[in-house]
Amino acid sequence: MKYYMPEIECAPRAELDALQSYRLSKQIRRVYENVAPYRHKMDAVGVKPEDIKSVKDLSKLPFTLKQDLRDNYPYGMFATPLKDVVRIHASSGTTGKQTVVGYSAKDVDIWAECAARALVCVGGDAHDFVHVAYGYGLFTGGLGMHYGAEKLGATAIPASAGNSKRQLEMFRDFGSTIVCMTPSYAISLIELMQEVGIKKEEFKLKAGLFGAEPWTEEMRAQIEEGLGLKAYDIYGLSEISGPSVSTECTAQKGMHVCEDHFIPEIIDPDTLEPLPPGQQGELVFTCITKETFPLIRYRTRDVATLTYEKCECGRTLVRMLKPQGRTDDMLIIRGVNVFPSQIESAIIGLDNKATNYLIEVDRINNFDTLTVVLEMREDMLSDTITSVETYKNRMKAAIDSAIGVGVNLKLVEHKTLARSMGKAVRVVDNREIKNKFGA
Ligand code: DLL
Repeated sequence: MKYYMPEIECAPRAELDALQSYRLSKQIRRVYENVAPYRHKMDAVGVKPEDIKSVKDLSKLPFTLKQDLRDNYPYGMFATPLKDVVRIHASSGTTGKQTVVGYSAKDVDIWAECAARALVCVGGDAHDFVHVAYGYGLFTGGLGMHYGAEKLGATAIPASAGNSKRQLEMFRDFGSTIVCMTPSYAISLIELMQEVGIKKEEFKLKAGLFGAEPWTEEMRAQIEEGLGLKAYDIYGLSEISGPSVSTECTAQKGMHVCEDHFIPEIIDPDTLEPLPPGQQGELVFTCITKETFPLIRYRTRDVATLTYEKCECGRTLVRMLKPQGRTDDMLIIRGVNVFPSQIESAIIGLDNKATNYLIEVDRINNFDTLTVVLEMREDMLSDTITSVETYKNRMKAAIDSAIGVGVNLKLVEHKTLARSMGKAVRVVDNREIKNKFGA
């Protein structure tokens, strides 16, 4: 199988180190010569390309931040002439200016190879029908997985997101075997299946690659049951390339990073010092083969853990465990640090069932308020008022104790909250709007 590469994916650590060291030193020379912002940053700390000989020297290099990308918007950090750029993608830009990323023909090819490897990792081959329901466009999800499917020689179904009933009909009629979409969209399709009377037995789905947003083991169980497939996690970010920077294998115990192209590190976000394997911290990536947009020590803001233990599947590529939120999604409520992921865990932890929710933050008379709007599940419709009230009290107590702040809990009817077709929006912070425009 062309896109299972044991000589890389199962290589001894010393061989991977040697490959990464060679590619890293070459890459640093290139960016120093071709990208002024990198040259200035390295000069500022007195590091020259010849100081970077191996992966052990990585920590000598300065970090790259999202702000650097904004400061050099749109093309100031490209390392190739614009005539060699064959593709542009961009981040959604919900906060601040959007960031633009570029790819040379070789970059697109390597990205497609990583996406093909991701499909193989979950049992895919040329016989598969790969239904891509990530959005196509500036978002990397759709085109990223599409090129991967074609590279593998599988059949790509470019469904894109939206038109949900049609998605289900396509699963059934086109014989999709592997599906790629956000986990929250998968949950909303499962709800729709009951409504339109389409059953999972009508599908040939065997695996799904779900990513682009955090999701839990409880959601995995719900998706596997609802769609009748094995659900795998896939991670990526536009700045580094897109989906398939890392992907879970059939062992479902963390995502293997394509280390022949990206070197991951975990750092302490406060001291900025690298942390040893197994410790949780901020994930940082260095691109060692990218031509056009080779980010060096890019701080992703994602909180994750790396494990170098050999995997049951035989791959030696380092695994990253499910990202546990982002360092920049922390909410400060009356001085207390609150992570949305703590609230989600408390909600799901109460009875191990995924539920739709929205966190609303506001400031009323200089007092921060946090309201969790929680949708009642369909199976609760027949519950008595007393049992709903008991559930509400238990849920509020669970959330309060998880975050150490008292919340307002608002139960709303099933299907009141908007369903997502891409990344789910879970937090609305009205304080930001008030700060910007005045209350
Ligand atoms: O979300 C690329 C992608 C598309 C990945 C499809 C997987 C599947 P961005 O829009 O730039 O790129 O967003 C990147 O999304 O820094 C994480 O915070 C989050 N993220 C991506 N995958 C996962 C995942 C794409 N599997 C940002 N688990 C990243 C948790 C994820 N968070």
